[in-house]
Amino acid sequence: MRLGVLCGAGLSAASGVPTFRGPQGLWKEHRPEELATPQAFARDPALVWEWYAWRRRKVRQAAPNAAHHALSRLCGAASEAGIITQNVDGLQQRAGLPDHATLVELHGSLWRTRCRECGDVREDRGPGPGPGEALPACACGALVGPGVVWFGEALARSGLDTAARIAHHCDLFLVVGTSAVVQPAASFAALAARAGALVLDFNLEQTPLGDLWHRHVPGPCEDTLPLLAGLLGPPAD
Ligand code: BJW
Ligand code: ZN
Repeated sequence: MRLGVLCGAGLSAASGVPTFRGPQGLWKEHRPEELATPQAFARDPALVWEWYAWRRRKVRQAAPNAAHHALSRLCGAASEAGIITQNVDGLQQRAGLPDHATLVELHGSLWRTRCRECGDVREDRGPGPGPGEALPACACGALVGPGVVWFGEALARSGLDTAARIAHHCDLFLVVGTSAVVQPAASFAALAARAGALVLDFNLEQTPLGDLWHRHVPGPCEDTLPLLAGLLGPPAD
């Protein structure tokens, strides 16, 4: 069985990492999706960095949950496996993945920085700038931002190509904990369906994925994915 997965913030919810949308997604008085823009960074880079520093702290305190571990087991049971994640937290990697599995961080990583002027990308596992501290700057002179993809920014070509290959070459495609409203990420589910995969959508709620071609698996993915892993995967250790 060739496995493809598209995941979103709901995958990490049980680890204590907040999702983006919905009432619980509020950070201070700001809506996260409004901070995740180049315009917000241009207007108030200190505020945007404060939010990302807060998120780094949250993720550092978090651990992978049963859903991440179930995905790792499912990858282990598959002949080919690819995970397309919209998450920037790195928790799936911390859960461990078999060597034959591919992981694409479609929206980048909290643990990198990126200069939006010259494109320079660096690994950065630090806490992020604290209150009143100077913001990180690039050798080119511009301010450096978090290594993530904001609205209106292009996704990395290599990640898009790998994601398309995963969606196009799988028998089973799991959509996990994503509102499926952000493009082009959500389109990989439709691509997998068009290519003939069975698409299962693990979410607390119905999503806008076309219900003609997918099946909704209701409930918390940290409960439902381990059930699927129990059916298809190798025994838990
Ligand atoms: C559980 C659960 C539990 C909770 N168990 N479930 C086509 C049509 C319309 C618009 C566009 C289009 N193509 C492009 C656009 C524009 C835009 C877009 O999509 N807009 C729409 C929102 C309208 N897209 C872009 O701008 C993208 N760029 C682009 O297209 O560039 C083009 C270009 C080309 C060439 C040059 C220049 C430009 C970029 C999109 C980047 C998105 N970035 C963010 C921030 C990333 C960094 C960060 O983390 O800070 O990505 S926004 C935010 O949304 C983040 C997420 O990855 C993404 C998706 O959110 P996600 O993961 O789905 O989370 P939630 O909170 O929405 O949902 C959680 C779900 O979990 C819910 O459904 C819950 O029910 C569920 N859940 N607990 C199971 N325990
Ligand atoms: Zn630069």
